[in-house]
Amino acid sequence: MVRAWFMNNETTDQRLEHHLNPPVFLNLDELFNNTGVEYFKISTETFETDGVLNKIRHERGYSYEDEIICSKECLQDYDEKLKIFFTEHLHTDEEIRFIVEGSGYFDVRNGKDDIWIRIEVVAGDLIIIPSGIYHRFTLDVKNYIRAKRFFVGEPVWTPHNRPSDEMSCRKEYLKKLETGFKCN
Ligand code: KMT
Ligand code: NI
Repeated sequence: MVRAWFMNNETTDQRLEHHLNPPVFLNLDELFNNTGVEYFKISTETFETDGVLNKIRHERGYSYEDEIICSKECLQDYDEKLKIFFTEHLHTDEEIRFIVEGSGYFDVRNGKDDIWIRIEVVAGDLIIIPSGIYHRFTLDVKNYIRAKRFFVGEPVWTPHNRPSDEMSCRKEYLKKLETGFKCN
């Protein structure tokens, strides 16, 4: 299962796990209720034929798909891109990633108290980060991830760095945080 935990605020190597002492983990329901982040387990061996990914794609209307590899060798402007990914931001649309190989961390802000939650993603994890939530991404110490990216319609990857509290997607996110996230 995907692991998620509350982070401490140490400013040492971003690629480390940064647990609280003692560690405090969240299960998938707690993660969803606190943040609206959704998670699906997908087989990396059979996803092309078993229909699980296709069902999600169809139900949620993902019409665009590509693949991103983050490694020193494969990602152009590696240092700059990784810096952008790790700068706290939000998007006007969901950020959907299916990890095919490798691993990394998505950090999302806990709704109520604004504390960072670190979500470890590994091969077989499909994560959906809601629009309007402040978040960031980092590689871990293995420095490698390959992920499929999905989008409804023409992709917009633009990060809006914090603070972007005046954006309507932010206001809508905060409303959902208050009234509760609905399961899809
Ligand atoms: C992003 O937008 O943060 C990324 O695409 C990170 C690499 S995909 C796991
Ligand atoms: Ni993002």
